[in-house]
Amino acid sequence: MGTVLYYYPGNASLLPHMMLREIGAEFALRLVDRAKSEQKSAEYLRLNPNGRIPVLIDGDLVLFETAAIAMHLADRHPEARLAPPVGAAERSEFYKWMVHLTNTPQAEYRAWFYPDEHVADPAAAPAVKAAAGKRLEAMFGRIAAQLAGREWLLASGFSAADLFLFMLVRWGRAMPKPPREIAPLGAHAARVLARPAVAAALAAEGIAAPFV
Ligand SMILES: N[C@@H](CCC(=O)N[C@@H](CS)C(=O)NCC(=O)O)C(=O)O
Repeated sequence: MGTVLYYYPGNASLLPHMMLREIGAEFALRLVDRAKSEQKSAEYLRLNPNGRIPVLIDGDLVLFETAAIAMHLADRHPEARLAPPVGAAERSEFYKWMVHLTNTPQAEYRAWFYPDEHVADPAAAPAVKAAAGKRLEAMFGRIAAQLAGREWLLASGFSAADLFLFMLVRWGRAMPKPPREIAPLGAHAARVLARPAVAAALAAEGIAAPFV
């Protein structure tokens, strides 16, 4: 079956999409039409029982969870240098950032984008969203402090973790205090945006400026 990425523009699928273009791999994009709730269709649930985007098909492998897909792609294509080699000290830092980004800000974004899922009384949703926004602000502040004075998250250079951070910074562009306004994060996003593979992924998804 080759490599197929199930995506929706700008969703978590953007990370593996940018990676596939960095790699220069052959792949097909398959739109999961959220307007028709296709992520909850019987066909899609066979691929991801959680009903969430993305899914990657890589030959016989069917994979869900963005971070797992990203780490899989980095391992499958070591020549693209999207992760430090296994055994290198920086590899552990790479794991740290991938797990932190998926487990902390990405997970928190569920409460920001889907506050209704977190309340019994719909009237409480705006307060839940506002509180998630505040927690995200604090999380991005801590990430920014660790990024200060360096170009990329890892001392060894650019990696998939930078693409992940860029995607999360982008998601916050409508927050009261967008993460791009925290200086190292805005500059970091600009560096990521300058990469031709990233521009190509955004264009292919029909995403126009402002990107972050
Ligand atoms: N932990 C999952 C979360 C994926 C996720 O929340 N995807 C969102 C889009 S960014 C989604 O599918 N939303 C539609 C829905 O929940 O119905 C992952 O990283 O793959």
